[in-house]
Amino acid sequence: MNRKIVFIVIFLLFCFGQVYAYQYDPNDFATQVISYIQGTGVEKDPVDGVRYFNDPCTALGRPTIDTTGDDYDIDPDEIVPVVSVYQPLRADEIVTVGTGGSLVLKFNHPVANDLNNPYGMDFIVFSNAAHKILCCERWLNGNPNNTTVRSDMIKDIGIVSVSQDGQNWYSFADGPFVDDFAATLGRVYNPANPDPNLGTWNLWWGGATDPTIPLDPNITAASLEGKTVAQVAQLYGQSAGGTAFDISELGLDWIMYVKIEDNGIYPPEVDAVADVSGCGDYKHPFPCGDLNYDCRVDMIDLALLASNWLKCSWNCE
Ligand SMILES: [Ca+2]
Ligand SMILES: [Ca+2]
Ligand SMILES: [Ca+2]
Ligand SMILES: [Ca+2]
Repeated sequence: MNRKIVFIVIFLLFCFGQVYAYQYDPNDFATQVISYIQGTGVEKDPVDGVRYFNDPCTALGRPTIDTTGDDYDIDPDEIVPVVSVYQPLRADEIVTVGTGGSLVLKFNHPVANDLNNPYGMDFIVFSNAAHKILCCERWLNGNPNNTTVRSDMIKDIGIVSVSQDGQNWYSFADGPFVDDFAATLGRVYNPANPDPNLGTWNLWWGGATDPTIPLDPNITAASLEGKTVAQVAQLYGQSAGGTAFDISELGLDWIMYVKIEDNGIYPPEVDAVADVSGCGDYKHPFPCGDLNYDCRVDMIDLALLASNWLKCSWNCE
């Protein structure tokens, strides 16, 4: 092999050997609480029995990666990655609106109906809806290949509205609903490269998932029936799950405010709200010369330019 080919092979191996990892940026999430109206029936943290789930600032920033033991099945001092059957449970992780309450959050930039957002989804709300576990099994923060997920979920109903100015609201009255499918996944299932910071017990959980990637809509609660916690996590891939919303359904190009209200029956919890990442969004604008809008200028763009060379559609003389 000549030196050029060797270089190309090494370059390709380097590229494909890279493990994708999301770099946390607080600007990807709601940055401001505009209002919080605490409804009734707000409960206390089940572990410390002191703090109420009424701190709206817990809905800012990224969703929870790891929570703690629940002091029932798992020691409260244990670090417990958030998985489909075990969701954020502490008062410094999630807030509830309570019965009759509401929460209004704001982004520091317009969240757009971007052309290339995966599955057309534009923002994601994370909560604490969890899958039930097959009868007689329990989640003990052990081997995720040994616990089986049911399609049934422990969930609530949060109604989402969005706004550009904080005054005029547009509602997803018929869903999707917050605190429903999909459960949050804090970490990527990666037994080849488990995160040693969790302790020597961790043989399965790698780096944090990417909360700006929506879950493939072909994955439904029903489709997860009978799968193990590990299989569910593998289906998620890099996605952190959550409930994803497409603002084009409401005829909007962008929004900056998200309101979450309860439906009077099942008040929801909120962990975080994320702006979906995609090629062409405000952080990844199309470069000049990118004719096919894939965020790179390459031979395809050159071929497009060449095939349309000297074409003219107006005032061509
Ligand atoms: Ca969209
Ligand atoms: Ca809930
Ligand atoms: Ca949170
Ligand atoms: Ca291109």
